[in-house]
Amino acid sequence: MAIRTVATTPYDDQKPGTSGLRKKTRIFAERPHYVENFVQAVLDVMGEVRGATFVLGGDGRHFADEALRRTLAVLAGNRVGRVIVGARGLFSTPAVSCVIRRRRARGGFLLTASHNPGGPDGDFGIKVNVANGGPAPESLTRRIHARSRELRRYHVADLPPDLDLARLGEVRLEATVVEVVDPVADYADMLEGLFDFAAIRRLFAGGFRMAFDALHGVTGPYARHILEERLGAPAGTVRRGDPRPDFGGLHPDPNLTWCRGLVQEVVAEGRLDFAAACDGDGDRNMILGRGIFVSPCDSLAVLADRADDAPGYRGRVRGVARSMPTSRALDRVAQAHRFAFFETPTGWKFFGDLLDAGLIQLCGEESFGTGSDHVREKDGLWAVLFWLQLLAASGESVAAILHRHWQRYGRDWFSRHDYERLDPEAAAGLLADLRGRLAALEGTVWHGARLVQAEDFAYRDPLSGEEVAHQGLRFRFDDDSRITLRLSGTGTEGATLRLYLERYGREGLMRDVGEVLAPVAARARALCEIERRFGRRGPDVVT
Ligand code: G16
Repeated sequence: MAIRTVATTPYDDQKPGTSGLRKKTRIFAERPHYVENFVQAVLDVMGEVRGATFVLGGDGRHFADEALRRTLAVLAGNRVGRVIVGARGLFSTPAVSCVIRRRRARGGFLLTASHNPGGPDGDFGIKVNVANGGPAPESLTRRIHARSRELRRYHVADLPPDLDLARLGEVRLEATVVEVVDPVADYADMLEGLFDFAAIRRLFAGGFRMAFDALHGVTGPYARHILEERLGAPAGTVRRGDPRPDFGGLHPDPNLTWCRGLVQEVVAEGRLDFAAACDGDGDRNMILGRGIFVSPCDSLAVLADRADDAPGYRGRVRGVARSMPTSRALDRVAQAHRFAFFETPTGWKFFGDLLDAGLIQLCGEESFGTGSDHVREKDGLWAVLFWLQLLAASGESVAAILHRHWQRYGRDWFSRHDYERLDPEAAAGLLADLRGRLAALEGTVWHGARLVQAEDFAYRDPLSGEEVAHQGLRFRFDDDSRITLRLSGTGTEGATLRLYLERYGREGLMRDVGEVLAPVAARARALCEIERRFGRRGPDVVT
């Protein structure tokens, strides 16, 4: 096997977004050296990588096999010491985070566009993780982008054509050992150490009925092993459990829009005790109970409130965090339990320092992400097991747990409205325009409520001192409602405007979220002049 240095021309669009580089699959597949350039740019800014260990895998989407071999060739070309690859190229995002930490790796490459659809006309992506197991922080992604714009060469090793990435074991390629591992084992052991598996086994043995929808993403093999084999859930509990390159034509995004069938079965028809779904790469989760949808904001608040029910967290939670647009349900729990509380910009990378320093143990986001200090990624199956733990420990239903929570703390009705494929200039214009009028907007009245505070969210990491500005605009009204807006950093076509709507109340706790938030949604549309600016009458996706 030879190592070669290949001359290349740089691209100027390899700017990582909210989580990694995410583009249309055909951009990765058709542009010469596109994958190699990006991987080399990452390695160049990581310092000395010779001899270091990296973890590599993904959700198995279209083009992942090809990208995996090309990434591996660049890693070996840079003489890294070891690459730990998930068998058949599969590795969930939280499992990679787990393995980076357990094996003291320098970092990892995740070949996934997360919840975005896959296939030749879908999306592809490369997430980059660092030594703490978490996504590359802003300071690093800025340097990666700068490096990618000046890159003139990359190093690459010729891989043997018969290299079999399905067979467990080690192969030496010059200076690099390629170690193909079972992607499930370490991760499943880790979860078994956090939760009372015996209690959850008893729950299933007692006839408890659940469904887990893997949406043909990477979590199928994990869920089958953990739920059906280790915990004794009946065979067939895991649905759509075989990872497919095009996710069976589905959108692998666990939310009310893309899991309509499951929501109908469990929430509307009440045919199961519990159901959950995860996204393509396994870091997101959706939780459903008989007759009830648990909003990700409420899920986070309930887990924080009842953390003592799980052996891995008993007496151990001292601090919690949520992203800025996530509802304030967590704030109320933090106050009652006297937890330290942090509010960060959107993006899991902003939790990393807080988790590393032990300032927080649990954190989450409205975008169906919940997690803890067990890894440095949000973790879909972890959240599912945490809920199973609560159900097993309390003997209550999901609905009873949630109702009791609202009775104690009041309810934060929350919904997100996404306007997709907007003209990027018009979308940026909206934010710039509102940003310029924030002070003038304070005191104005919109659909019966007075706007009491308008701000442009900025964040200073309390540990690194790193600062980020313009993370979203936030409007607070005198009826205890909030509207937050920002542009997505994970879309691949035009701009996606996210409107986050919420309202707090202690009365009529069972009222429907759509009904409670209707005036807030109307206010948001008026404030943003959605119809005039974009010619749209309503959102594309409501979650
Ligand atoms: C990523 C990030 C999350 C973020 C989400 C949505 O999730 O890891 O922290 O909340 O994107 O970001 P945006 O609103 O910018 O689209 P994932 O699951 O796509 O990696």
